[in-house]
Amino acid sequence: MLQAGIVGLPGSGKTTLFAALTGGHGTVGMVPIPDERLEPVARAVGAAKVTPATLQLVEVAGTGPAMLGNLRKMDALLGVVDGFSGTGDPEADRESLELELLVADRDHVERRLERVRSQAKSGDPRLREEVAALERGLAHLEAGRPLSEFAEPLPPELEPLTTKPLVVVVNGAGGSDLKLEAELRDLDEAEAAELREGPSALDSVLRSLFEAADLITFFTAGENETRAWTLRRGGTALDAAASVHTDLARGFIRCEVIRWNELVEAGSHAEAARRGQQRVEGKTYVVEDGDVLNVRFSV
Ligand SMILES: Nc1nc2c(ncn2[C@@H]2O[C@H](COP(=O)(O)OP(=O)(O)O)[C@@H](O)[C@H]2O)c(=O)[nH]1
Ligand SMILES: [Mg+2]
Repeated sequence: MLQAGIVGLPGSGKTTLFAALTGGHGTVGMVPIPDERLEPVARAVGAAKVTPATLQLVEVAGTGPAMLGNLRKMDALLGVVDGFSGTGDPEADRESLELELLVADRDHVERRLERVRSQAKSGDPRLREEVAALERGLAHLEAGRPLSEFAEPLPPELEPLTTKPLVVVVNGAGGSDLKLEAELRDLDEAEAAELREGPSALDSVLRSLFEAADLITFFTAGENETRAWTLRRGGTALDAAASVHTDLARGFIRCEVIRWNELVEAGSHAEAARRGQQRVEGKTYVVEDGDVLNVRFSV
């Protein structure tokens, strides 16, 4: 499941964005990801239940290294800048936000460096290498550059914020009107579309996030449940199976693949198979956006 953290300066509209997307007021919430292919796929197989892919959203109530440190496990960051008050400067705020992320990483690398340096006194060559890499990473950050531009490998558990995809939403009438979207949430779709005079700004926010995080969607199309899932681009059939259920990955035998539109046109799995549109693939098959997968497995 995709996890994204909301970041922004105080008063930029983080809580408003969280409410618009989740309908809730907590700090962690779920957001269904709209996909216009899901309904037709579900209809083709006569699914009793249709389940969209979901995004888990986390809001942190401020900036500063300690707050932002809660977002190290996120796949992507959703930045909000004030474009509604008339007193903010969206471009300058965006830069401030990027600087906050950089400072949080500097703090984090510094702390790790201190710890590994003292461990490296034992003489372990791997730890001494890590010390050297962290020192170079720290110098890079201190020069004001994000770790996305740092060419060397860093320990994976470091999870720097400045390597995460960042989508910035300009909150206001000229960009995405989050306050309006939060208010329209409880209306039905037709009424909301009339009031906002167009499609929801949130859809394009979610789409940008999806693209920035380099994700694709695949489907499982059963009669009981048809469902959309997210997968990192380049992921294999085995990765896809694992995201559905660990049993599917553990007992993976093979995977039947149909393109979503061919399934819709054929009207059923059986007819698509009869037309020769169903392929059989193995664990290493690289899943494509819009694939409908049926994993055969044994437990
Ligand atoms: N006019 C207007 N006010 C907004 C908009 N977004 C947020 N606000 C208001 O700005 C204030 C701060 O918003 P909030 O979401 O709490 O910001 P946070 O501190 O980043 O969580 C609240 O009073 C919101 O009602 C907007 O798009 N337009
Ligand atoms: Mg808030």
